[in-house]
Amino acid sequence: MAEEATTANPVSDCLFCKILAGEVPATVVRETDRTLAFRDINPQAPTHVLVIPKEHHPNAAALAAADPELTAYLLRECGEVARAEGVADSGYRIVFNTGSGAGQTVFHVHAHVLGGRGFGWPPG
Ligand code: DGP
Repeated sequence: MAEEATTANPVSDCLFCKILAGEVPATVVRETDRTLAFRDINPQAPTHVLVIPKEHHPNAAALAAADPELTAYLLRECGEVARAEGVADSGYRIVFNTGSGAGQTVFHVHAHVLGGRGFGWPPG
């Protein structure tokens, strides 16, 4: 884990802040000064990458309210990950589970970038 991954406002009990700090290992696929992308530990598709901002925000709505520019940057990074993973042309899904009722389990905003298989609608 690169040292520069360290989040600017870490939350002590946040798993993804610990990944950013190098305290929990992760398979990093892409890193910028503002975001980190790493493979999901429990992949739901051949490509399943989580893209997170280095700043801690609890969910997508909170991030969008606090920093719209970083929100757009995060989405752009999802596209870069999809291209790097070779799933951009076949189609991919970006998912932000927001709130425990929607299945969010880690409360540091993260985009799931899923690809490499077909997807149904409505989602499960
Ligand atoms: P969500 O349910 O939307 O909050 O997604 C959280 C995701 O985080 C879930 O798909 C599994 C993944 N995850 C949980 N713990 C770890 C971990 O320690 N490392 C990695 N790489 N992913 C994790």
